[in-house]
Amino acid sequence: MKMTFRWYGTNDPIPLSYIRQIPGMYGIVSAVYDVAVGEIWPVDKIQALKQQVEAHGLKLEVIESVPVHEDIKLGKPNRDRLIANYAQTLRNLAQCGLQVVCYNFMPVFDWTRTSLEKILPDGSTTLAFDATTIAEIDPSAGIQLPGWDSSYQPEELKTLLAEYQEVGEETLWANLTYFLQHIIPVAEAAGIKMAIHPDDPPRPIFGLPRIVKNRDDLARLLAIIDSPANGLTLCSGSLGADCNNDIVALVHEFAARDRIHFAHLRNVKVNAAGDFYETSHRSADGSLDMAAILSAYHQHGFSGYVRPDHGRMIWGETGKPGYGLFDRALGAVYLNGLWEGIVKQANKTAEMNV
Ligand code: DNO
Repeated sequence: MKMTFRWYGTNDPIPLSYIRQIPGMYGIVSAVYDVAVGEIWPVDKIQALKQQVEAHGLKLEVIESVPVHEDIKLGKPNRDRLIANYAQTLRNLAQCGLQVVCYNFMPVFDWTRTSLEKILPDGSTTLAFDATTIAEIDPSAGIQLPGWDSSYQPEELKTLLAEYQEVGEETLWANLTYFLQHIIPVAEAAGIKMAIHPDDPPRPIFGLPRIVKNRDDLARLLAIIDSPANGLTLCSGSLGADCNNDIVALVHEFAARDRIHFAHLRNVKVNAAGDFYETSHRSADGSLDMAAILSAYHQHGFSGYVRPDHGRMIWGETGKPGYGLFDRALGAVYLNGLWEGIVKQANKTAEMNV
């Protein structure tokens, strides 16, 4: 597996020179942030980002994300222009040597939490989701959520939510299908692997449809076009926020089919009511067995990209919620350590069996 780290470009308070010092770090996952959603990412901007990353001895092979314009998700008439732009962005990325593009198809909100600073017993802070708090929000009265406060103007959000009133799950599937039918052939020809990120959390919120939530949704998505270019970002923490999702089983199923192009490794502590908070990556701290998850990847000869996902804020660090340096660095080292153990154990077993 190739260990990577998400970096938000020059506005990220964490310098690339620090990321490089994390043991076992292969590359950076990033994006071009100064092009409006729906417009084409020019080659020179992609090249500049790549050179910046490579100047620090790191690779840039994965993009997270090329965002999908809401009008594509809504199936509006101007989607053809937006999809053509998306396709050109993919060609430009391929020209610069990019391999994997992560994206999502969540209406309006990407990851959603009710607190960005839940205090854990050890004094660290983390992102948390309280199902009752979310259920009590009346979207028509406006939604104020930490992390999203400044993303939309209240009127803009109202209009967008109203537009989605007409879009149920099946319409959203149809719009995703339309998008993939146009994009996957382009990705395939260019040598790019598309990797959809599941819904976070994996359930409908505020009456908005969410369609990438569980095993059946992932299988349905892959069946739309059976191509290696149509793949997954398997996010353990997003899917793991529903305790009915068996992450180890998902890895076995989809890694065996070689459709996991990017693995987000995050641990969460969940309860049956659907509340959860993000923990350190260590298995004992959360509900997910990270060793079992990595073993499953290893059994299928996984050599793709992974990244430690969100981290807590520790050691007094402040910054972008979920995206501090310290806890994610600990996560990367922990995951690399697990992987080394798994690889060595497997090699030893193989030798004994010769
Ligand atoms: C959360 C991330 C997501 C992810 C997008 C991919 O921190 O995992 O925001 O980047 O959903 O499109």
